[in-house]
Amino acid sequence: MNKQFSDNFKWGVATSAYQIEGAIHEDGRSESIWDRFASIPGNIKDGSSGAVACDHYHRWEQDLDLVASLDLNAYRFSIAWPRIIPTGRGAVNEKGLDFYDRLVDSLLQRGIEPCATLYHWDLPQALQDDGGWANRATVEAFVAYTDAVTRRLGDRVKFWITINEPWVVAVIGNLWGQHAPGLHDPSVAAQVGHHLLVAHGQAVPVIRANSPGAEVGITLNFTPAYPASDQLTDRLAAAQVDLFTNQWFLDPVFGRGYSDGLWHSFTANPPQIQPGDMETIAVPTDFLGVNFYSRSVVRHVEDSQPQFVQIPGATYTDTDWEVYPNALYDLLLRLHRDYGAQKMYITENGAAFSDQPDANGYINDEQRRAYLENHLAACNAAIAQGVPLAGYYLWSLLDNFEWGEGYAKRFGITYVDYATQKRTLKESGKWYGEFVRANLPVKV
Ligand code: GCO
Repeated sequence: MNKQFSDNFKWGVATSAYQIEGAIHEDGRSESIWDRFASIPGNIKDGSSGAVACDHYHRWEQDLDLVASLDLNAYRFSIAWPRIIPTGRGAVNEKGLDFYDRLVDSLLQRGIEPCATLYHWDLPQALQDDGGWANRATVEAFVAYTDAVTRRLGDRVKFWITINEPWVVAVIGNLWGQHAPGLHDPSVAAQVGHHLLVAHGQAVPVIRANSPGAEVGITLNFTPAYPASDQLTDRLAAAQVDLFTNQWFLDPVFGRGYSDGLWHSFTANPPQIQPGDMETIAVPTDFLGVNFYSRSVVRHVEDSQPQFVQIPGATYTDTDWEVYPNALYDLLLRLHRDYGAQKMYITENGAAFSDQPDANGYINDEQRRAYLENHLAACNAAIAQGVPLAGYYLWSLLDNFEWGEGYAKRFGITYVDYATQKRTLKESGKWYGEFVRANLPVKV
C-alpha cells in the first residue's frame, strides 16, 4: 500500500460508557434508559445488561495500558450523563466528573489524545420519564450537561463529539423499539431526531467557550445503499433507503435542511421545528465523525417496502453485515465531493466475528484482521483521491455489551472473558499495533 496517512493522523480505538464501564450504581450514578430497557425481559437477546460489562470503571488503568501497548495516539470514549448529572438536570455529581478527570489525565500521561463523546445513548432515566428527547426541554438539559463536563475537562480534552449516531437513537430506539427507550412511534422518532440535532448545534458554542482550540463535531452512522441491479426501480428504491438512512441527518448538518420526501417515507407528522433551528443545526464544526461498518443492497418490491438482499459468495460478519470495503471508499469520496466535508475522522469501523481462544489461549481472528486491513486500504485510497481523512478509531478496544445483542457479538480487538474479566489481545489487535507503528512518523 502506498501509504497516504499524514504524520499527524490520529490512530485510535473506540469504546462507549454503557458498553464497557459497569458500576451502574457506583459513585452517585443514576439509572439510565439502557439500565431500564435491559431490565425488561426480552429486550436483550441474552438477558444481560451493562450492569457489570467489562468492569472498566475499576479496570480502566489496565485498559489504557492496552491502548498504549499498541502505540495508539488517540482513544475515543464516551461520558455517562447519569454519572455527571444523575437527575438529568440540576446538581452536578463531582464524583462522576472525577472518574473522567482521572481517565483523561492518565491518557495524557501516556501520550494518548482523549476524544470524548458527550452522548452515546445513555440518557438519564429521569429525563425519559419527562418525555426524553421528544421533549424540547431535554435539549436544554443536554447543553447544561455539556457545560458541566467541558468546564471540568475542556482544558485537557481538545477533541469533542457531541452526539453519537442520532439516527440509531431516533430509529432503532424510538421507531423500531429495539434499543432504549423501546418505542414504536414514527412521530416521536422524527421529533427525537430533530431535537438531537438541535442539541448538537446548541452544544457546539458551549464546548468552544469551555475548551478553547478544541475540535468539535458530530458522529453520524452511514450504511450506503446500493441498487441490486441497474434497473430504474432498484435505483429508486436504493435512493429511498439512502434518504432515510444516510441523508436524514447528513443534509441538515451540512446546511441543506431536511430533504423533500423524507418525512412521508415513515411518518404522518414531521417534527415541530422552531425558528432558527435549522441554522443552529448547521453550526460550523471542525470535522464530521463517520461510523462505517457495511453497506446495504436494495431491490424494489412492487407495492411494498424495498427488500434488502444478500450477495451470493460475499463474506458476512457475525452481525450479518456484508464485508464490502469499497463502500467506505465510495462514501468518503461522496462526503468530500458532494457535501464538501472539510475534515473527517472514521470514529468507528470494525466487525463482529465469533472469536474463541484456541488451546494455547490465542484468538486468531483472521477475518477481523482482514476486515481491518481492507478497510484501512479503502481509507488510504480515499486519501489518495484528496479526501481529508485525519484519523481512524477502530471499534472496539474490548469485546463489550452490544446493545440488544448483549454479549453475544464480539467487536473487540481484545477478547474479554466475562466470567473472569481477563483481557486477551487478539491477533487482529497485535496486527493493528504493527500497522500503526509502520505508519507513525519516524522519530528523529
Ligand atoms: C454503533 C455504536 C456502537 C456499536 C457498534 C457495533 O455504531 O452502533 O456506536 O456502540 O456497538 O457500532 O454495532
